[in-house]
Amino acid sequence: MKEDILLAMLARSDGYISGEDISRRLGVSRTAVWKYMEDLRRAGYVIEAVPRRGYRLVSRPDKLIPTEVRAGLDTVRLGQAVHYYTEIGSTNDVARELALKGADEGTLVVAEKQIKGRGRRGRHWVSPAGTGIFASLILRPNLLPAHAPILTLTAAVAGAEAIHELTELPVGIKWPNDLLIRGRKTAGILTEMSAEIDTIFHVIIGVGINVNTDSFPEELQYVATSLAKEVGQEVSRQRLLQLFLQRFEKWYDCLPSKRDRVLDRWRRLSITLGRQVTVFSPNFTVQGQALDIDQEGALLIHTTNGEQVRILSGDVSLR
Ligand code: BT5
Repeated sequence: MKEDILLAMLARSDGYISGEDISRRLGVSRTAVWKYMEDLRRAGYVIEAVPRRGYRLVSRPDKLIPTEVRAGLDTVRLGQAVHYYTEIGSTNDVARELALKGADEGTLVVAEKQIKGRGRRGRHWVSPAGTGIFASLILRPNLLPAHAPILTLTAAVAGAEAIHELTELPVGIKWPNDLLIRGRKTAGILTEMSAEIDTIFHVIIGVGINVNTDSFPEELQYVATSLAKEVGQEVSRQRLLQLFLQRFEKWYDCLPSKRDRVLDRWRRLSITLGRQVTVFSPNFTVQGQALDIDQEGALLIHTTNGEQVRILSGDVSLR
């Protein structure tokens, strides 16, 4: 908390702010101020200290530490509590544990690196240190479990909008959870739920975005990309995460009564609808034209043999 205030003061003053001034305004000793400064430096802030003039903030790290995520974050719930890890197995696992212990809705878990980053059905999500956004949100939505897939679509809309706003890149959504730029995957969403037949206890929305990733393992080289690769320069992970949280909260607040707005926005950002696709579902494969999504977020396919099929989960290959 003290660090938050201190940073706000440093960020606001054009020049130097004296140690004495800080200690008076924070109501702490000069030694305590010095200690907070050291903590900030350890976290990657560059703070200049000049005798008789005071302290000056020279640069901030692009780390997803709670202070940085919250500074200027315009949300009511999402991301107001942040749990930060430099290295973790999977942020979704930590978020789940926190949810079971009663953490507030909107609690965010972020990591600089994941050792066991997960995709759907146990697939691996490549999560190298300091390059991407690896984050999970705890939600306690007022939805029936059968309607939970719309949360994945909502997160995809928020992710696409945030990326577009920051980079102006042409980002599209491939049903249900992929964000693609020029045909390559740049982000994915993993939605996990704890529910009974008619009640959701919590939902964890995990989002992975390749932001400044400069190289991928061989098998992903031609199918994955990062924002930095596409835009030709580094992109602020902190700003992107904030935009994502703001957009997500806005669309999430439309649920359940104004769900049509979310679905319409998804349709406009989709690169799946209208296309010839092959869908690989856990139990079957379908080929045909992607017609639409329904109220629950399922994909409707007009198959090559003339049937209409409704698909709740699967992987789409665009042809
Ligand atoms: C996803 O799964 O796209 C969901 C990814 C969710 C990751 C986030 S990170 C924070 C949170 N914590 C977690 O542990 N997970 C979430 P799926 O649609 O199943 O896609 C997985 C496939 O994408 C893999 O099998 C690879 O082919 C490919 N892939 C893996 N890492 C990638 C990366 N960094 N960029 C692009 N593609 C990747």
